[in-house]
Amino acid sequence: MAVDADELPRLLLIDDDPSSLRLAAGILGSDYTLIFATCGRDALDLVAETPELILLDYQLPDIDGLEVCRRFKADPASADIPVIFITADQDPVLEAAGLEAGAVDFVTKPYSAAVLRARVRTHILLKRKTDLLARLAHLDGLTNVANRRSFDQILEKEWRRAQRSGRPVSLVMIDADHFKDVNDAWGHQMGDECLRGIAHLAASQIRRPADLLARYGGEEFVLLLPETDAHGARQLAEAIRAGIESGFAQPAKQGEGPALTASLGCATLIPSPGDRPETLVQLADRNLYLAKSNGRNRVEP
Ligand code: GH3
Ligand code: MG
Ligand code: MG
Ligand code: MG
Repeated sequence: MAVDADELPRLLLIDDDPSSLRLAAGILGSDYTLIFATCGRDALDLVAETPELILLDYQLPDIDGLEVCRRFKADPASADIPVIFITADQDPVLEAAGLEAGAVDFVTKPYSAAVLRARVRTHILLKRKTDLLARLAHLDGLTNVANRRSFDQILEKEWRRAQRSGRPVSLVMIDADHFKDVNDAWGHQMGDECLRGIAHLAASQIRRPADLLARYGGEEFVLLLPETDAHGARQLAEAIRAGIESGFAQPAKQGEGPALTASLGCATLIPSPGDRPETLVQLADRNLYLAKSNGRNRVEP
């Protein structure tokens, strides 16, 4: 596998038989960093070292391998790590039980070194591709910030959290001013660069890990700010507005691109149990409209 030697993927090998562990280590040791567990309890502890894949023996002295697998799958921290079972006998009933418990594959002892290597490698590559797809599904292709789908999901989640906590949640809508004219005068490629610039500038103003910047659509972005009151939201919005006006979202050197400005609408609510998150979006949208009609390049309220 093409990775740096000091960044070999980690494997967790779980087997109570030292000679089995030695055998697997001889086959996999040069391509992976190996973590060893000789009983179920150790395995459940060592999974915290976030291996990329787990090789699991059926028969363990303390906790049954099937049960260990079920516990991995029940814990969100380890649920997505692929598990390959290693078994001494070819028993279709056992095999089915392993797959039922969440394992992705099976290797029967005695195994060939080439087959073990190939299965491990295949499942790690598959897992990486799945992770990549999951990430891409939530990102906007042009600006690399969260996309609309991601925003909708996180808004729902944060809204429910705010309903439980009784804390405010704020939303800022950012809309580039006269962006149609920017495209007309400078071309769509420059327009795209400006959108990247605005996303970059807005992202650089975010302070808290829970704050989310997303591309809402076209030339519009949203900032979701959990546990942020109206004053905090307005301050952030104003910093972004000022940054864009000062040219910090400019893709090219100062003076070589369009003079960008943006209008921003803020909204802050403490949601009651029956309220829907769309209310927050509508409020921010209304204030954005106000910012436009009051002259653009401004924050409302
Ligand atoms: P206003 O100040 O009222 O917001 O005017 P505006 O021209 O920005 O608003 P309008 O909604 O009329 O036009 C939005 C423009 O944004 C038109 C569209 O071509 C442009 N736009 C939307 N998405 C993209 C994109 O991905 N790339 C580029 N280059 N332009 C985009
Ligand atoms: Mg065993
Ligand atoms: Mg717009
Ligand atoms: Mg616009």
